[in-house]
Amino acid sequence: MNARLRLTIRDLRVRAANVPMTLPLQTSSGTISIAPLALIDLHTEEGVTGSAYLFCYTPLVLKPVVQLIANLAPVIKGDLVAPLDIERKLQSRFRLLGAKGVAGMALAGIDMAAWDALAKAQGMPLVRALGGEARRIPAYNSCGLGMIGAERAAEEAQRLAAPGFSAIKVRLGYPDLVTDIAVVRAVKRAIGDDILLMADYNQALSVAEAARRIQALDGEGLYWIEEPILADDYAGYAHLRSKAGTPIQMGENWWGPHEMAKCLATGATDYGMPDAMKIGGVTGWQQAAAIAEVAGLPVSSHLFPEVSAHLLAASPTCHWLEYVDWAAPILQQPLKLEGGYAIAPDVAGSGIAWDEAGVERCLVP
Ligand code: SMN
Ligand code: MG
Repeated sequence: MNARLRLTIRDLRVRAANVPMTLPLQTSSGTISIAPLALIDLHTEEGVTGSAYLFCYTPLVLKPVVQLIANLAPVIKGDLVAPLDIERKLQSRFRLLGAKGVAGMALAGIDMAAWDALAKAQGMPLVRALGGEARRIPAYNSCGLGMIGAERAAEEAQRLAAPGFSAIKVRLGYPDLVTDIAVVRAVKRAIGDDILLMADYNQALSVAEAARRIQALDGEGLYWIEEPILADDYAGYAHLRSKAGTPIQMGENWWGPHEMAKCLATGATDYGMPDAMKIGGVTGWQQAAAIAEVAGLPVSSHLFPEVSAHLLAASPTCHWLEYVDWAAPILQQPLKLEGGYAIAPDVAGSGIAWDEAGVERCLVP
């Protein structure tokens, strides 16, 4: 083996940034108007630096995530950049606590930064370091279209589709079914028949209410209905799916490939959408992609479009990339889309490089 490809961890640096979003997102579980991002840099003795960011959902969690990653720096300093070994070591550190939530996020961030460093050291885009090749991934525009009522949603839908997307996603979960249907109809009218529409409930409904609403929405031409009920109620999902005429989508809340496998064993869903962070970084995603392949499950990504463009291209059952522009203000080269398709950039690594002026504007001291 070429000794140059052996990297040793010198340091792990992490910064907190609150990045304003162009379009706030009103979901059934609250509004997000700022992207709280933990920016991770894994420095190596060989001079290669791997970078990754984590989306922390709420500014309340940003500092704890950053602090935990900083606490882990001395634990992995001097170790080889071998993501599988780092994963095993850190998983065992968190065995008693459990490697979900904030701990799982920290591990995934370190994993993604480590993979970025490995790919950079090989002079390859991440997708190629994973054994794949960059290709066009169909992307849906998920930048907005929160719960803003039929009239505003119709107007925003047109704006989101305009750059050439062939699909967009609307958030549902209004107090009554009538409004859900009115919003779907208004958006469909606004975008026409050629653009697909997904709908996301963000876990808002009870099983009984979900059964009622999914049945009522079955004739409305939705491409998928996402997370109608609590994310871990697999029996509930299996029940709904057996009666639904519209494909069910879920998976953004799978904390690791084990949860995914257990979920699929119940027949809970038609489609899966692991989140690069919650599923366990690049290492977790690869395991998830293998599980999906075995199960014949189409996989889409959740958030993290930059790294997901690589991961999906290396996933046998690649489906849709969820496009959000939330990290764009702090990146030198935000992910580019062409005619509604995402393509992993032809640079070494994942393509994540900080725009330091942008970072400076958003840094949380
Ligand atoms: C979502 C993602 C991120 C924050 C809030 C809501 C949503 C999605 O579930 O799938 O885009
Ligand atoms: Mg969702």
